[in-house]
Amino acid sequence: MFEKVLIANRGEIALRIHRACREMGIQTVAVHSTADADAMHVRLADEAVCIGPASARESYLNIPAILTAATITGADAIHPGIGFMSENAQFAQMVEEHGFTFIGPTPEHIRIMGDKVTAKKTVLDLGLPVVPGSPGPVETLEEAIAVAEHTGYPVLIKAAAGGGGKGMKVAWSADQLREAYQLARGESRAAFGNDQVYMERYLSKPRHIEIQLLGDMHGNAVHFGERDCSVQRRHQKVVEEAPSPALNAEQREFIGNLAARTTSELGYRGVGTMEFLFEDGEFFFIEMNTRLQVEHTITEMITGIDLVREQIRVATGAPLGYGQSDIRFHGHAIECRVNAEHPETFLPSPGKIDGYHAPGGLGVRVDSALYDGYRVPPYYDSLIAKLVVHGTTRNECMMRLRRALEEFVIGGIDTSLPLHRRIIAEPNFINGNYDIHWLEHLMAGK
Ligand code: MV4
Repeated sequence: MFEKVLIANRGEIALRIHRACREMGIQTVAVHSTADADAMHVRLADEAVCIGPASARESYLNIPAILTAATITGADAIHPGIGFMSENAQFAQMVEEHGFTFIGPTPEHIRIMGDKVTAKKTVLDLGLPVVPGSPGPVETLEEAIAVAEHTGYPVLIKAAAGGGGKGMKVAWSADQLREAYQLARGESRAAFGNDQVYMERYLSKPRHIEIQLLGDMHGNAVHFGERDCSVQRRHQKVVEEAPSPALNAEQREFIGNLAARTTSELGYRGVGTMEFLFEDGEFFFIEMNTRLQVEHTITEMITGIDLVREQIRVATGAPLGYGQSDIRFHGHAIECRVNAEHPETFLPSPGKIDGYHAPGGLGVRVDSALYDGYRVPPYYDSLIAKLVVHGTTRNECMMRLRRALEEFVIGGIDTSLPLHRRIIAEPNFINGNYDIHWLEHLMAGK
């Protein structure tokens, strides 16, 4: 087992990883920017190293500074957390080349899944259902029109280097496709320095269902069920729940087992998530995330398994030690992502926390690095707390969530707490009847 882990991240996820380490008897090293000198992750870690100024590019994304911090503190391993360096294959490779363990998949797996065209081809060859479309990159407009004629309109043009919706364009006709194709390539080049695009049939009202996976270095892999992440706005998830209210037992078992088998065939190690679109009873793979995800918490609540602990354990080379049938599912969990932002305009709202009270009680978990008097810096992601609630049934979970949202006080700044109170009072959230466009339609008053 590792003796000391460097946590190359900040905020609630740095704290989450610190907690898992402490419970495993592992010492922690926090790294931080000058803007985060007073952050909770710095206070709780055994050691802390300042790695640069406020700008993430010069601190949390500064590879030499992170590797130097690991060297001077004598860390065995580096946990990249979420965002920042977590899906950077070059970083993973450099960590290993410097003699540390990267707590995550191999650089090769990160690379494969980072290129969405390669990812799709790889899983298709292993038997996963994908959205019909181009078999590879679409190099010319003529090819784009030919693909669209074959799959049928509407089509969606996506960036190979993408994910998160950047460079994505819908076309409903050949005329629209001419314009959308050039726009998508231009946006992709601007956003990723890579203008390779591919095409898919556009699904108009899917749900976003993702499967939590874990593999070890010995070819074993299991799934921890699905999460429904359809409640989103501008590609930012807002509320997630597990299990999905849209799946029946047969669909759930089908996609979970298929994703776990594929993970094992990939020889994938570490935690990972396969994302699917689900429409009219069918699943279509779209992407695989090769990191821990923000919403891993709801999976932990329904399985009782500490996913960060498992992630660290498999990174040491330990075998899973259990099989699929050992994983049991209990009840229902919902996560609300609380951001430092205005609940209607969504403008960021950094500043000093004046009055903080987190809810508690049975089945209520708050993952947050906030404290009263803390100053939320303006430089980073606006996620400040995750309210995660568990109940025996979906209804109990929702009633408990409503109660917890009533108790939660975050003073001094604007937060998305009022938005969450509104969402969970909506009839179509309560009856589980929502797709990926539902929240945007609700906000637009449609
Ligand atoms: C799609 C789609 C409809 N049809 N692919 C958005 C980001 C990227 N991860 C994939 N995305 C989508 N791919 C086809 N063929 C609709 C989306 C999409 C979406 C997907 C998941 C969660 C939220 C979304 C919001 C808008 C569009």
